[in-house]
Amino acid sequence: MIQCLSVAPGQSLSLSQDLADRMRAGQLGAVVIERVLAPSTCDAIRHQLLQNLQPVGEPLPRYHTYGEVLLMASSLDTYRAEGRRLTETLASFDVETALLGALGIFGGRWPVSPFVTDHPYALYTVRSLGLNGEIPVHSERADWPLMTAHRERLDLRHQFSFYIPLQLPQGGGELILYEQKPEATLEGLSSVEVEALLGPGGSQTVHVEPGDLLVFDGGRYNHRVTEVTAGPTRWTLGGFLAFDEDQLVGWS
Ligand SMILES: O=C(O)CCC(=O)C(=O)O
Repeated sequence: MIQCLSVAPGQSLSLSQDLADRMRAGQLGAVVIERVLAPSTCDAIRHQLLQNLQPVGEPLPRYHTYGEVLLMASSLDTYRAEGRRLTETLASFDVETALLGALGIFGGRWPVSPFVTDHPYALYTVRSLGLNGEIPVHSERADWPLMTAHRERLDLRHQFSFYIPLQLPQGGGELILYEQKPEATLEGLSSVEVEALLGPGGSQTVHVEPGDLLVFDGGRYNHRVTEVTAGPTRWTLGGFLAFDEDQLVGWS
């Protein structure tokens, strides 16, 4: 059974509820920090991007990213430049402060900041998934070429994913976590094959409202986003987290 927990605004958390530690220990699969962004802010962010920034590309059919996702980026230079462009376009919303505050609730005794080497990594990207788009099954890994600094510095045995939905479709576009342990060979399978293989081992569909922050154990659980079967387009804003020596650090 994958354990999920929600934290309402103002809810006090004792040290015994250290969410990041509990997720690392495998006791928690997903955490929702409620109402991090107001629905009107979620809408305003989407409009700002649609009017002022071209998405970087379409790494999957019907899937666009604003800012580059590190594992799909062609170089650290383009990753940095696109991340800066995104942050500048959304400067008036101060997304990073809101995100770090909410991720700090998840982190508990672990402070959270963007991953920095000789340069800071972008904390988030924004992704849109249109009608008939889906995100095939995967789990977060650290063997991507542009993750050298991550492999040197971070404890990548645990890699968490986080995102805030900005807009959700009426049909599909749901995140499913599977209990069965990650196997790289699963990647590339169809959703029907994935369900047949992983469904019997147990799964959890995670419900998050626009503006809530979801953090889940993306390195531990195979996960996928189901096909969007009815509009509007699914929009999310998010990235990844891992433990550094004395803090949690994020990148996208
Ligand atoms: O919903 C998204 O945009 C991405 C979900 C996902 O697969 C992840 O964050 O690892």
